[in-house]
Amino acid sequence: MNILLGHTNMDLDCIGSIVMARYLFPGYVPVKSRLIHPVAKNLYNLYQNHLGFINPMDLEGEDVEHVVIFDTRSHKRLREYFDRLGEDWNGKVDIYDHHVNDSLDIPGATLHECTYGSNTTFICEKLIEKGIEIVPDDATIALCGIFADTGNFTHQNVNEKDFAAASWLMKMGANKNIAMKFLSKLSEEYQVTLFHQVLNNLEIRNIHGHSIAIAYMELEEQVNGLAAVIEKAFEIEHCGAIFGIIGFCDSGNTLIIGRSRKEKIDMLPILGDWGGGGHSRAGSALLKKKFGTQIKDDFLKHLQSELLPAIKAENLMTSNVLTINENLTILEASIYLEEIGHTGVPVENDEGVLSGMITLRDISKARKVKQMHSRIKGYMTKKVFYTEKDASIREIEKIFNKHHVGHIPVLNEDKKILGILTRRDYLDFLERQKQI
Ligand SMILES: [Mn+2]
Repeated sequence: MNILLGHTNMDLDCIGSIVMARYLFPGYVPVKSRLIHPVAKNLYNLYQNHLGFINPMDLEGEDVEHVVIFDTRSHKRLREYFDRLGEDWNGKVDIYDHHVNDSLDIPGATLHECTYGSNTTFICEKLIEKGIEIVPDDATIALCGIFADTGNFTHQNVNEKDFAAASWLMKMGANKNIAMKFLSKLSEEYQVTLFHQVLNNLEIRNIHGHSIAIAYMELEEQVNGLAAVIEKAFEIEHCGAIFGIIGFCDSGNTLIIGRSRKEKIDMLPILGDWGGGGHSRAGSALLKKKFGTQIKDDFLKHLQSELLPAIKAENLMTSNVLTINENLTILEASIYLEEIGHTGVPVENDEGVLSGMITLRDISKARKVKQMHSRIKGYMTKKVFYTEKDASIREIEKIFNKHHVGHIPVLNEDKKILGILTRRDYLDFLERQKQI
């Protein structure tokens, strides 16, 4: 017997990968996890006859030759299957996985890896290469996997291959409407109630320039699907990271669920120190027999010491800014701009304090009314949007979004110019973020 496996607590990407793999490995038997992730439950229930998964316990006594694993490379996420195969089992193992940062700890396994947002994409790619066609139900299931792991194509990890695979699945007859039905994160009514509770409890803290959302709650007992609730709140909060700290009255345990959008807020060390784990952008920690608001205070202190300072205006600005004195003439400004090849420069008074901006537009206004010998200060733009060196990306972003400016002077406490930040600097920063 040859089998197809995914990680324990099987999710949509895992099911999608296995469903696609049945075409790649005809005759191989898919095995389900004892645990199905809450987001995948409805899909699994509806399609279970079509899927034909067997249970891990059915493996007992079977002579398994080849095991093909999807969406994980970590032994601890496969224990429920390997336990059934027995300690001395030493058949052939192949792994198809997109968790490139995880370490492989299955001896003798052959690893096939990719960096795509969804592991299902990886298997679709193989089918496309081989020219294999699939039935519409399977295409719909696979599409769910891609939607789920790419956050509907909005997560950082999305790759062009994910789009290509989705496009191919649509061609194979995937039903987008059915897929969307399975993707609604908050499928249960109590989750919607909790979601409102999270929003009501949400505090936004500024920690070393990062804006961090924290929701502390106490529930009667632990329920499924809390991570989905926190993720939903994170979708609508424009902050660097979110932490849900949820205490359970019955067990006296507390669960911390964290999600991050920034490289500098890495969940692994933050939650790892508290006995948790996950990925750098998503993690959780279960604190056994710890309960109460003190945990929130301790956790905030922990964040203070753990987080690296956020990028600030001074890290992005160009220093050694060229400026011009407000008492020079428009003609001089025009010649100067031509010389330095800029479309505008900050203007200073005699004390070196920022007093305005002069641009080619201002100069052409003066030229029209033949005022080239007037002083710059009569024609410059006096209302300048500036920022301080410690300003966060959020503050800079706000200026660019709200006001029609291309340059933001960065000033020190005495309003003297330290540097200048252009829209290009900001876009380049966003571009770099994307590559991480
Ligand atoms: Mn996955």
